[in-house]
Amino acid sequence: MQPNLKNMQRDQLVFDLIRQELERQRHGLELIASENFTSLQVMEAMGGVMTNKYAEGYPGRRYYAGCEIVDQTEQLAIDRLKQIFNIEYANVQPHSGAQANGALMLAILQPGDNILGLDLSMGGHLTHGSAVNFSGKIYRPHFYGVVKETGLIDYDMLEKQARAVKPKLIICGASAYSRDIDYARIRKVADEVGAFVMADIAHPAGLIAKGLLSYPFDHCHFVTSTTHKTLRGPRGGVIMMKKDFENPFGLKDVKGNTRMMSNLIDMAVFPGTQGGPLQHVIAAKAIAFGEILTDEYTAYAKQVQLNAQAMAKAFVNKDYKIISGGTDNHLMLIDLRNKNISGKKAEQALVLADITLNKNMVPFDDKSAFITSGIRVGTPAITTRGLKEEHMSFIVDVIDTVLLNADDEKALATIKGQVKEFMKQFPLYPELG
Ligand code: DSN
Repeated sequence: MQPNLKNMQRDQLVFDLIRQELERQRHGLELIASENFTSLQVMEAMGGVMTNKYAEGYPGRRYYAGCEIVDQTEQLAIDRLKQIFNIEYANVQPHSGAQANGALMLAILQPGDNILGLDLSMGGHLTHGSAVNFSGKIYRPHFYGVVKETGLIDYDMLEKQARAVKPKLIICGASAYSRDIDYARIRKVADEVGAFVMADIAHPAGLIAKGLLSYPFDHCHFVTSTTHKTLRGPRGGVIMMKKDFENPFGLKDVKGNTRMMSNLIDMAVFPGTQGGPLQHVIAAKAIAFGEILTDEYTAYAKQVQLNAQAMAKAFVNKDYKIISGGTDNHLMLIDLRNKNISGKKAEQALVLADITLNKNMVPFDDKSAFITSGIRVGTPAITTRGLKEEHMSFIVDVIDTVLLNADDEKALATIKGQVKEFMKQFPLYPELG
């Protein structure tokens, strides 16, 4: 160890907390639809020496010396991501999905431009135009929703809104929507009104990667994603395009050349919205993308979907109301109004039994975002733990028992013990001792 580092005391306070978090993850039933468990090698890369390197710029054109090696990990991440989705362009530097969406909007929009996205309260995302987010403050947001009776995206409303407000950008993709998306239909109206289409596939990206859901790249000009949900990589974001194309604003570079969209997006990520890329995270992205290219991951993605379908069926059998009646992907949104419990209360009671999921507004909710009428349940993390269809009825049974006994601390403690016992069958990171 270097002289100036060797006497640094190990920070036991923090490492004890990290250990506690490991134990929490091990004992619990993780049903938050946006969470997953990365491989040890992904975590090893994130805790490695690449965290020390500044590398503003892109492979082969950096503003710092000594980037020859991180150039190679970043290029690997780009190449593997392009292979996963069969695309021509990828930027792997966004620190998160929100950063990816922010950079993309910066690249193609001007402040005050109209944008059209799925309403947050109908399953959308903060960065798709919410009033409390940059996207709703810098741009002028408009929304489409879902059909009340079916819970499916209201494409008629989307088309009507698009024709009325002529947005520069139509955003599709969601954070609490359990069905596939008709990208072709959205592109058709976008072409009619002169809008770009961006798909935010942060949630179902892993299923799209394996052809289990519709392929957005043929219809959407831009596709953004996080890397830590179904993709099971490190926390982070990416921006992708099936094909590069000439920008519509006619911007020229210093040599008078017309800018391609790839240039505009790269510049919007750095220097537009970010400084130094997180090269340790990019190395971890490269590893995760390598894992996604394996048959093992293909089997995993299929199992995520099978588990979600089995879980939805088990919920329906117990008279739970799933928005849209079921799921095509890795999650489901459950309306608890017929169960006489709010999303907030359900979330709190479930946590006491070591079951983590999140409260969520349901379409046309009469409760606020802090209380909510629903919960969102997802299968990516439990599938990584090794759970299969036959285990889903246990999960639904324990959730149902918790909700029926939400005020009974003793009952919740008993269920917590049952969950812990059950999860012992599915060891998490045994290598960590
Ligand atoms: N927070 C993520 C989710 O839970 O869906 C979206 O950013």
